[in-house]
Amino acid sequence: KASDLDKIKKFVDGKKTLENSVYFGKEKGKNVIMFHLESFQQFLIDYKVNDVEVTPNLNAFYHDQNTLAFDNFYNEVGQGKTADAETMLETGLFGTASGSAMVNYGTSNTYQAVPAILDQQGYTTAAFHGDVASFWNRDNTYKSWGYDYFFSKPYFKDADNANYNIGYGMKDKIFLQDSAKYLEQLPQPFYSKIITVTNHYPYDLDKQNISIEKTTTGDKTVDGYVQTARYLDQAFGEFLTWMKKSGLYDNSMIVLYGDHYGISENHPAAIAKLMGKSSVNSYDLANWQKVPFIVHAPGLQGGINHTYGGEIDVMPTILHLLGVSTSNNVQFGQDLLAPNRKQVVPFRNGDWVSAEYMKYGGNYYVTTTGTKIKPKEDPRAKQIIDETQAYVNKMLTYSDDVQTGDLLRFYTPEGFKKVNKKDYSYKKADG
Ligand code: GP9
Ligand code: MN
Repeated sequence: KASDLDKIKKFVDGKKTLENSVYFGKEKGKNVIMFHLESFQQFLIDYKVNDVEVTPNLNAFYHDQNTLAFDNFYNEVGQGKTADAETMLETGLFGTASGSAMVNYGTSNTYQAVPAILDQQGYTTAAFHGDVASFWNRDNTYKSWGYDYFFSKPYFKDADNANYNIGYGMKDKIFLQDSAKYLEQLPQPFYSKIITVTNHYPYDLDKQNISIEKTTTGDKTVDGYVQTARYLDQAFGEFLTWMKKSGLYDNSMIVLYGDHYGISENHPAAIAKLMGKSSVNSYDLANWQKVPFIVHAPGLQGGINHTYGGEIDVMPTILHLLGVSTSNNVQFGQDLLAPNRKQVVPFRNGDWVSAEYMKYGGNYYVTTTGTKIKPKEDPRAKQIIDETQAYVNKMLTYSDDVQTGDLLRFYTPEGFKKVNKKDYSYKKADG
């Protein structure tokens, strides 16, 4: 019921942050390209196999002087995987405790999501994905989020060509070439999301696209990962070249993010080998959850930022760079650039990382050193840990309440026009 939202609104209002005067509004009016790096982990950045960089294009982009990157940024997905990442990034709500919020609530719930917010600021909004529109219920969810366009499989003439297709949809290089043709026709400024798929388990690739040796952990489900990551890197490199040629590079903010792990924790021996360790503990596995979050725009003050954050924090970060306030939104993130942010990263199962401590797999550690601690024997640590856990539990529970109770139907932020799903159709016109 409507009053359920009161305490949630109060909680959300209580964690509002200050604006970062260097960055707030810095990219106002720019095009935005959200580039979804499927299953891409942070460790791949600058990683080498036999002295060869796996992702040279992404590495160069990461270290560009106009790139702002975050190296303590974690994926926070649950069972919804890709869908949870999309949900957090664009609604500021977590994926639900079980299942996928996009599948279970995407059709019927009221949202105040980034596409709708930017649409009302004069943006054209479009999502691109080289597979069927119904996967993760995107076709319905994107309407609730206010996407003007959703370019999925029927929009790509090559989508059914066996040479062009792998696993979860079109191969990234072909998908990106075809997407570019639509992208350059969008009225500007646009907000777009491009969802790649080739770097998805089981990391298979046709011979002609393989350009780097496999790793040699001996774990068959792991060793192809660097090959599809390399392919994704090349696809991104080609896309970047096109961006520069088309002129879009100069008036766009490019945002890259990894959605979740590519190598699951069920492969500890292989992970240890990749990390050059004899074994891994919970601390290593928590670090293994880091994914890239990279923002580039011409003239942007770049650098590697070490704040602790995660996918839930992207929505306010992006909107604030564009000069759009989130102070009236019911969203659970905190601007990664805000000077007074809390630096607590909740995982979907209730574990967490903060700048000081982390709880992972039933163990507690000092975040920067990996020293294991026993809260029972350390009253100061225990107090902080208990407070952090309470905060994390509240975030997850309140977010679930919003999703499962469709609570945003009772609240419309000032100046926001409610999304009417009937205004949207993603069907391809005949001819
Ligand atoms: C499906 C693709 C993969 O369209 O986005 O989803 P995932 O299996 O990673 O959740
Ligand atoms: Mn995914």
